[in-house]
Amino acid sequence: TVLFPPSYLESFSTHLKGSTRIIALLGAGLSASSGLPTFRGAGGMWRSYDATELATPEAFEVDPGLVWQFYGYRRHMALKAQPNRAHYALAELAKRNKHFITLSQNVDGLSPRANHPSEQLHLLHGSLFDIKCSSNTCTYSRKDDFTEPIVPALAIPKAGPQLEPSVNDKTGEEATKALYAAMESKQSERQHDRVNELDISDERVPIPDLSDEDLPHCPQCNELLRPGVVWFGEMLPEDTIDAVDEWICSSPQIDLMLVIGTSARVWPAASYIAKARAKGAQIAVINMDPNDTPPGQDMCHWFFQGDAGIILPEILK
Ligand code: BJW
Ligand code: ZN
Repeated sequence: TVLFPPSYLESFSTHLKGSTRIIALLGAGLSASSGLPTFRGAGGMWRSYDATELATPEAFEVDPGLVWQFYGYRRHMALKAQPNRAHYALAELAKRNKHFITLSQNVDGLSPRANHPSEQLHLLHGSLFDIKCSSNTCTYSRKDDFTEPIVPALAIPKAGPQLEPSVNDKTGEEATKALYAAMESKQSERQHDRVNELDISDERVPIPDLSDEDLPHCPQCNELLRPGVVWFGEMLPEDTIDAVDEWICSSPQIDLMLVIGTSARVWPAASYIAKARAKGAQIAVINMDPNDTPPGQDMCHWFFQGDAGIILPEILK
C-alpha cells in the first residue's frame, strides 16, 4: 500500500472518478522499475557517452556504428524487460475509458506489450522496434521489427559462462558477440537481477569498430537504415502530433492530466502539460523526485512521490 494521507488520495480518487477526458504524459521513470535506465538520472550513461548525446542525427552522421550498437543494446534490454504494474494499470484505465489518451515519450515497447489500446496510445518519440531509412529523400520504414538482431554484427548472444574481456583482435559480428558475452557474464558474476545494472558503461570492455558493411541497409535505396526514434532537432511524427492536437482542440474541457515518470524537460512533449492545463485539467504528478514537478503556479494539484510501478496501480484502481 502507498503511504499518502488518506484524504489526499481520496481527493485524487474523487476527481479521477468524476473525470471523463483524461490525458497522460509518460516518461522513462515509468519503465524504471522494469529495469530500464532513465536518461537524466543514474544509468543515463552508455559507456562514456551521455545517452542523450547519442540521440542526435549528428551522432549518427559521425559514427553510425556506435549509435547502432547503442540502439542494439537498448532493443535487447527492452525485449528482456517486462511491462510493470503501472503499464498494466494505464492499459486498464484506457480500456475502461475511451476518452483517455496517453502520450508516451518512451520507445521501449512496454506499453504496447501491456496491451495498451493502440488507438489511445501516441508514441511521441517513435519506437526502438521501428526501423527507417536514414536518407531524407527515401520513405522506407518498417514497424514493430522485433527481430533481434537486425544484422548479424549487432547480435547480442545469450549470457554464457564464457568470460571474454578482450575483443580488440576481433571485428564486426565476432567483436560484438564477444563484447556482449563479456558484459553478460560480468552481470551474472555480480548477481545483479535488474537489467540496467548490466554494465555497458565499463570502459574496460572495448567497443567493436563496426564498418559500414556491418550495418543494416535500406532495401529500397541502399542507404543506411536507422532506428525509428525521434532524435534531438527532429520533428515528432506528424500524424501523431496531428491526432493529439485534434484530441486537445476538440475537447471543450480536459479534466485530468497525469504526468508520470518524466523530467518534462524535452519539448514539445512537455508543452502538452500547459496545453491540458489551459483546458482546465487538474494535474497529478507521479515521480521519484519532487524537483521534477512542472514549473509554474497552479501546475501541480497532486504530487505522488515514489516509484510509478507501485503508486499507479494504487491510485488508478
Ligand atoms: C521515476 C522513477 C520511478 C525515475 N518512478 N519516476 C523549446 C525550448 C527548449 C528546447 C527546445 C524547444 N523546442 C525544441 C527544443 C529542442 C529539443 C529539446 O527539448 N531540448 C531540451 C532538452 C532543452 N527538442 C527537440 O529537439 C524535439 N524536436 C523538435 O522540437 O523538433 C522541432 C524542430 C525541428 C527542427 C528544427 C527546429 C524545431 C525532439 C525531441 C526528441 C527527444 N528524443 C529523446 C531520444 C529518443 C530516442 C531514444 O530513446 O534514444 O527522447 S531524448 C530523451 O528525452 C528521450 C525521452 O523520451 C526524452 C524525455 O526524457 P524523460 O522520459 O523525461 O526521462 P528523464 O530521464 O529526463 O526523466 C526521468 C524521470 O523519471 C525523472 O523525473 C525521474 O525523477 C523519474 N523517475 N525513476 C517514477 N521508478
Ligand atoms: Zn532508403
